[in-house]
Amino acid sequence: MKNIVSLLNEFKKIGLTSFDGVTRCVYDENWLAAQKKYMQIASDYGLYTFVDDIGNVYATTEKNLGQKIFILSGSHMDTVINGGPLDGVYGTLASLISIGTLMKKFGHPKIPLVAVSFSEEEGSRFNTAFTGSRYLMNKLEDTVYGLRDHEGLSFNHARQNAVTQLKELASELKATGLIHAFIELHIEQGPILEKKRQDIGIVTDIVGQKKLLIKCYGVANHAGTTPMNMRCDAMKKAVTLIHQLYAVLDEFVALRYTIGQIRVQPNAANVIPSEVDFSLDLRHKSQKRLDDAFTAVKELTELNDSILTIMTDVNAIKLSDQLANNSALAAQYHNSAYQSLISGAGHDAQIIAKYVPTTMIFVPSIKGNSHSPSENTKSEHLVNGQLVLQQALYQLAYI
Ligand code: HGY
Ligand code: MN
Ligand code: MN
Repeated sequence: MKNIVSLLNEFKKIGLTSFDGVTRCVYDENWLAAQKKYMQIASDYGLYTFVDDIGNVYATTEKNLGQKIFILSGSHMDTVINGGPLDGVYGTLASLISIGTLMKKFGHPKIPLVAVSFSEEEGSRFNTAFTGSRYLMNKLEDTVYGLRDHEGLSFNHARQNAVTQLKELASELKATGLIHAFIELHIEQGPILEKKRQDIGIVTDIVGQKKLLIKCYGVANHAGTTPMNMRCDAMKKAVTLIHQLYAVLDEFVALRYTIGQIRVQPNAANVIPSEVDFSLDLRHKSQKRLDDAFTAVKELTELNDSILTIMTDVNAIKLSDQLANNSALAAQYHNSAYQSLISGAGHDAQIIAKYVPTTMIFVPSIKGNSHSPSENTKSEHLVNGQLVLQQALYQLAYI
């Protein structure tokens, strides 16, 4: 069987962009090809594959999970636009390899093991995130199915088309049992582990995250004939508001905020904008500080007669100490230098951790880069991370 590094090189080609990045948006043809390849690798390991209605793909040691409790490990298969080759897919493939290898070496575990390739975490295509893990936790609101991508295609239409094709290859997930524990292996996507020369990071907390959409309205009109004092310019409103947001949010210590997306209607050089909407991504390890920052944003948007919509809202969360200790034992077993840390990135683990004992294991990111083609991790760290995950799962499921 191929090791994690060669598999990652193969998956990088699925959605490779002309800028040497990777774009796999949920339900698009690259995403479908990647999920199908995942299923093929699962059956090569002799695992049983299942699909659920949102497009999460599972590979298990049991033909029929039924009501059994099980240990889940995995991550997401989608990427950001022109993202890196590791975010999500590293943990997705590493859990598959780990569970497939444990099954081959030791047979059926005492507690069934399930690898999962979550359908979507990034929110790159439809304006909402974590849909795969939220669906699994039965916390996906119905309004998601009506969301449309920038070509106007609905989430539900894209989902039905893609999931039907996956279901032809695998049966319906029958797992109504309880998830005993969830482990997600992921690249750190930050500079800490590399700087501290650690091989492994054991995540204690994940920051809270609010992804907002703010819309400013104006009146489209001619750029040449409309006098400046007769304009209702949506861009001027947006720039004024953005300037105020930067000034106010800079006052919140340890808050990370990003305006990463801006859209103009009708987006023509000689037309006064009628609408400008922009994203605002707020993150903080303290839920209270995150909520305070959100209150400040709300006040400013009201003062600037703009419309604020919450697209994603996930709380800061503490992960399981017990599972963290299990990961530490696995890191020691593999003579890995390790430390605890907080995750500044959002993960499926923070959705699941609200309901299930959950832990995350990180490997270092070179120069801390992520969400871009320069995202990279040393091969020895990728291999070691997969072995530590495999040991952590062995300790939970076989001993
Ligand atoms: O945005 C995040 O932190 C994650 O990569 N979705
Ligand atoms: Mn990401
Ligand atoms: Mn990720």
